[in-house]
Amino acid sequence: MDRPHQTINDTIAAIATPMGEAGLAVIRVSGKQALHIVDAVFAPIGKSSLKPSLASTHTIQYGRIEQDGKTVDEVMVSVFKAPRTFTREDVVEISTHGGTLPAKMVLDTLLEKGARLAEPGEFTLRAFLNGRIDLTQAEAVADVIHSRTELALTAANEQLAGKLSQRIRELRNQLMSLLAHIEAHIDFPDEDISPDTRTQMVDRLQFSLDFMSRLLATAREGRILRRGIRAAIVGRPNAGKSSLLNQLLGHDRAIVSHVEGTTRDTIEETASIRGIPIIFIDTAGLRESSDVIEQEGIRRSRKSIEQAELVLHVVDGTAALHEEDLAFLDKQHLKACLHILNKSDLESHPSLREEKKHAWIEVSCETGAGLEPLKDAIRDKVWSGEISAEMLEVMINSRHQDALSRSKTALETVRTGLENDLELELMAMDLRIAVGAIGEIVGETTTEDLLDSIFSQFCLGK
Ligand SMILES: Nc1nc2c(ncn2[C@@H]2O[C@H](COP(=O)(O)OP(=O)(O)OP(=O)(O)O)[C@@H](O)[C@H]2O)c(=O)[nH]1
Ligand SMILES: [Mg+2]
Repeated sequence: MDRPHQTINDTIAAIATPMGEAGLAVIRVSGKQALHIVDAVFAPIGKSSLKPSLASTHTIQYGRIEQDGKTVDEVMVSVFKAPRTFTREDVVEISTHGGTLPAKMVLDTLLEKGARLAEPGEFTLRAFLNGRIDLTQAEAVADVIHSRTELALTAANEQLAGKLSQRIRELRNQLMSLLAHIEAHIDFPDEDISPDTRTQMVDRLQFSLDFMSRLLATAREGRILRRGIRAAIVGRPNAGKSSLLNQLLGHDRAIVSHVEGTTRDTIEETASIRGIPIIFIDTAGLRESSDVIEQEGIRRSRKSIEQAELVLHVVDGTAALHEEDLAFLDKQHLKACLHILNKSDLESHPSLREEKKHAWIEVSCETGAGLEPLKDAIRDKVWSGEISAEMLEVMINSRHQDALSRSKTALETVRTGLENDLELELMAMDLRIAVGAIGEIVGETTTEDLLDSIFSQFCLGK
């Protein structure tokens, strides 16, 4: 993508709300000419309304957007003058009537007057380039927009507030001061580093390494909160898989019936289970079938099991147990599989009382009994322990993880160097690599490609 990073002199505009009919649509304009461009198309209504350039900052003006003397739409215009704005540039937000046409026409009049259509994420990119937020905060803006559970939103808000940045900067400072220390010794080669100083340096390094390990330990949870976990619901026909899906979602999504083989295609739907976004996949019941459509459904069920990170194996508690099902699942070497005994409201089948090898979770999708313990069990399978408030503040993403890992590897080399009395120049070099990698996280050092890959994932108008 051709990103005009250097041409930050131009003024950008985009529709910031989704396309389609709605109460309102918002068009956002940012840049040096934002006020003048809107001045040119906006006719204030009433005595107290003003053209944006004459209005005070952080005020709302009422009027019309006009094109060739004709009204395009009646609008409210919010005026934000630099530097206290999202991009640190002059920003104008025009609220039009919802609907595709008014917003599109207002945007067109702005483009005619010299604004350029913004790239996805370009407003946030400007906020970053103009130093209002760092890279982790820019990423958090996208996380806020994409978050699917309250817990994910909390984590995203903490990152947006700069909690992760703060720790990364602390870490960077620790390493920089160590680097300064080592460089001072390089400048005075006649002075040996005393063993005491060396031990002290190793201790400081170890402190930073431990800090990094703690941050790295949040990577898995960070990924889960951002992407969710795929959980396949599998079992025999009529076991109650679709009933379970509906119970977990809290609404009737899948068809439930006493007919065996009701579900043929896989159904995917996301729910928040104890704050974790879980993508449940209801599947066709596993059995021998001569029906071609059902066979295809069963093939898809098997595929879902392979692709899932969690398997919910549902068994009808009133029917005889099929040992081969358990054997099949055991053979898959699934890290996370929960065995669910459904229909606890009815008399259970004698064959089940003997099965003690697996830990069964009893539920009734009819009455809802056992659903809360099941949700706890799902959470326990996904999280490795409780999620602390502190962890939520620093849930790193895969980019942070990659940079931290590289930095850590370089630091470990420095530690070995210090312990074995190696050349100071070599250590300084590795330390600089470590500092550089940490700097990438907050965007102290960036490349065009890196910025592209981050900001192209944003929505238009953000
Ligand atoms: N009594 C009782 N009946 C249940 C319970 N759960 C499901 N059922 C009934 O069992 C039958 C099958 O339920 P489904 O949810 O369609 O089962 P399924 O596993 O999705 O079946 P297929 O899609 O055919 O593989 C329906 O008649 C449900 O009403 C339960 O906990 N108690
Ligand atoms: Mg079903």
